Amino acid sequence: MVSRTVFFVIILISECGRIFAYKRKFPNNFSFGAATASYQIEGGWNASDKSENIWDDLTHNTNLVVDKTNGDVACNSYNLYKRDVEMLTELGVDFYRFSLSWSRILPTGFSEKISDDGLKYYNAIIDNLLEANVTPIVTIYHWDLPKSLQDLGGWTNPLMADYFADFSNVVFEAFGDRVKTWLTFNEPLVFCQQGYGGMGKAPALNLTGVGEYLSAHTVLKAHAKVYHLYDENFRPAQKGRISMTISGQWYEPDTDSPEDLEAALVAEQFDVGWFGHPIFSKEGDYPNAMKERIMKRSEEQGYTKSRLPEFTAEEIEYIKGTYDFLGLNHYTTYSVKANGETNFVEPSFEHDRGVKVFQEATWPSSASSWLKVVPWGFTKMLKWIRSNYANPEVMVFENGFSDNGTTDDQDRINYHRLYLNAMLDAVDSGCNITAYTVWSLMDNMEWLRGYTELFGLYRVDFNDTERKRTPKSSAFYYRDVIKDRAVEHVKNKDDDDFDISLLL
Ligand code: GBH
Repeated sequence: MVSRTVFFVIILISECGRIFAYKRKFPNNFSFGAATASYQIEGGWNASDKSENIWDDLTHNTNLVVDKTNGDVACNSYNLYKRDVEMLTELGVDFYRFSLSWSRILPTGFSEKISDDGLKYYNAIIDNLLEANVTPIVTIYHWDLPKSLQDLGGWTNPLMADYFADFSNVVFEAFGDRVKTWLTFNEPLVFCQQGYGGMGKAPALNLTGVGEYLSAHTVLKAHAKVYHLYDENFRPAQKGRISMTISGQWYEPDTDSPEDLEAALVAEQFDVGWFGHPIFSKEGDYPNAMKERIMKRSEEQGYTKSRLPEFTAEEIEYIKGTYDFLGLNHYTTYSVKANGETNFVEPSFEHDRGVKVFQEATWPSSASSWLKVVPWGFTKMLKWIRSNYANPEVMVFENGFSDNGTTDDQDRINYHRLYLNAMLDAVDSGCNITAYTVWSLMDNMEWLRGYTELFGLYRVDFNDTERKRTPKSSAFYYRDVIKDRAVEHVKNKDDDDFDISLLL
């Protein structure tokens, strides 16, 4: 009798333990990484024969960076890359996603002169990573265009597609024996919309209504050209994979009125759809929502044709399907309302889109005004991609949270715990997701926000000439997630179909 009671008590305790310690497993072969970008971490802005890029130019010659800082030294990864690799080993990540500084490799912007020191630097990183058993994943372009090419019009110049292909050819030849996953562009929407349409990124041209569409048009052609270049000339021998990584925020309709639902659909097509539809959809080309709206406004404004350039039928075919997986950077969610207004007089992206976008006051905030913690939006974004683009393999190449730099960063841990669960909700519903990446490995130069909004798993002491790196609490947290290949279960709002029997 006694032994029976003891037996049941033991069972009860162990069951409780199982339930409270319950962790959700990631799919087999799922991989984890951390990401950075050249301008944000390297420093060495004028090392050896490197020439100026548009971020050197912007930070040195304008007042646009809030704390008047720059990336001249940044994290000094130009010299400290071995410590970076050591940190990646401490975390136990499967891969490291970093980007190449174009003007470090090709000081004139063109491929007639290749910098030995530029190649040497990236060869050293790649070799150190491989020795440490960390897979390199390379972004060819993360926003730091050589100034010499900006002087020729930057991405609004259609010939940039050729120059970008020349640059890509150089890096495939130099690194492709060891790099097997390539991203042509990081978040083209962001640098086209904010850099050419607005002033939120270099080159800060503020040409909204035309500039963002022209630059995006070249970028899409440049991406396709480089995909085909890799596919035809390098893939047979190098056997790697290539795509781009697009930014995708979720747009939640404010109410379920048909007008708000339509507004949310339009907002998503002006976001993910702008680059997603031409590449990942069955039909190719820009989404109808963009073509129709921009055409209509352009006509109303007296333009002779749409401010959105048109692709020829051959171009649509040439761009369509130029991916081996879909790279997604996701951070946050917006609410969307239909805009009652009809008088869209100004030629602008805002007026072309014509919806009201905002964030709910109840959504928890971060150090970045735009970044609210809305994990269920991630699930919906992933499900949207699954149903709109025929369930492609999705690799999440950025997800992260900003604060003021504390080392006991519980809010960051909470963010990643919630977003990892949101991602697993999407996996449970049939999304084919194979990778997750934390932005960022370490605190770094957050573009126009300087060093005021920090995303790192490692703290970097920017007052210390040694740029000492220290793991934050979130680094230990992420290390454990990777080691366990599992995360504590948290129920998100969009998790209604979660089956309690999974607990047992
Ligand atoms: C990523 O972009 C970048 O790839 C990375 O370099 C960067 O450090 C990281 O995020 C953190 O920001 O118009 O001021 O309201 C993130 C996507 C989309 C975030 C546009 C900022 C606009 C902010 N970005 N968004 S604002």
